[in-house]
Amino acid sequence: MQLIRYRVGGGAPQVGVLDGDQVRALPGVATMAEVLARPMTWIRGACETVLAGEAAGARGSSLREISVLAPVDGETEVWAAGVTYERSMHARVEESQDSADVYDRVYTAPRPELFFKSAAWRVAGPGHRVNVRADSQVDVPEPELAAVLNADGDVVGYTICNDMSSRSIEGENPLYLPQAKIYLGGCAAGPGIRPAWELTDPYGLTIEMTISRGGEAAWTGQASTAGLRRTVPELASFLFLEDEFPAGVLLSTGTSLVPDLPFTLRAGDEIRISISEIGELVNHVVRGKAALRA
Ligand code: DO4
Ligand code: MG
Repeated sequence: MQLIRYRVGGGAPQVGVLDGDQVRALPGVATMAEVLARPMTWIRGACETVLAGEAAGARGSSLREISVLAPVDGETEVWAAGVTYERSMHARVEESQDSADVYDRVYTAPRPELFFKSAAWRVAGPGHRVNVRADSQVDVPEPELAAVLNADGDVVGYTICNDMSSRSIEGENPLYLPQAKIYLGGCAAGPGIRPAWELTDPYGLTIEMTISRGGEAAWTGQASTAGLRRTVPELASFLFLEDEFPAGVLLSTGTSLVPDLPFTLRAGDEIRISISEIGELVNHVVRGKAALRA
């Protein structure tokens, strides 16, 4: 099952439990931020109540009748970890020349790299457009396993995050990281949240990404979360050390797939990311924020 945000027709966004092809609204909450404000026992209990209702024949909506939205809303933030896989460290050393050693050092340091990635309102959901900055020359999607944490810092579940990144802007100077990473259309997440009580081993998942151009695969790659150098509780403990997240937080764990240079995304590309036991996130690329709104 998955916890999802969705809309039926032109109705207001709702939060529900998707089981097979059927989604049923979670009682007592209107937003995912409200869910993530609650303790784990409440969240699990509410999901189980919905599933028990399903077993008793309560009617739901089928996937065909709904649009699935990004699984975050309200005050929930998206944060991301960096250089948590060897591949990310090598790719960044290659692109950054003068400041290459910062990536080497953070890969092995006790303190992880954690950065603010997005406010919930800026996160693109399944099927929505993502953006490459018009002032950037080299851009890639970063397909990442993301842990969804509640206000207590407990792992509620897992989803997919695409940490869109400008390699040319970050490569010019690592202090440009926020501009390389935080901009309109620069983050996508979804489709839903696979609960941690069902997905108990996040370190054996297969991540696959295909970038299609004109109907053909322009880049394809596969990796395993077994290569993650840090654990999810380790990343979460640093994030919560001196901060709090009353509406929960989506913590993306870093990328293990980086296309070799000179590959860059182009407008019109389709990005298809799948993670085993979680699902698939598909987004389409535009260039420049004006094209996002068109
Ligand atoms: O160090 C810069 C960001 C790294 C990152 O986003 C990643 O490794 O996924
Ligand atoms: Mg990343």
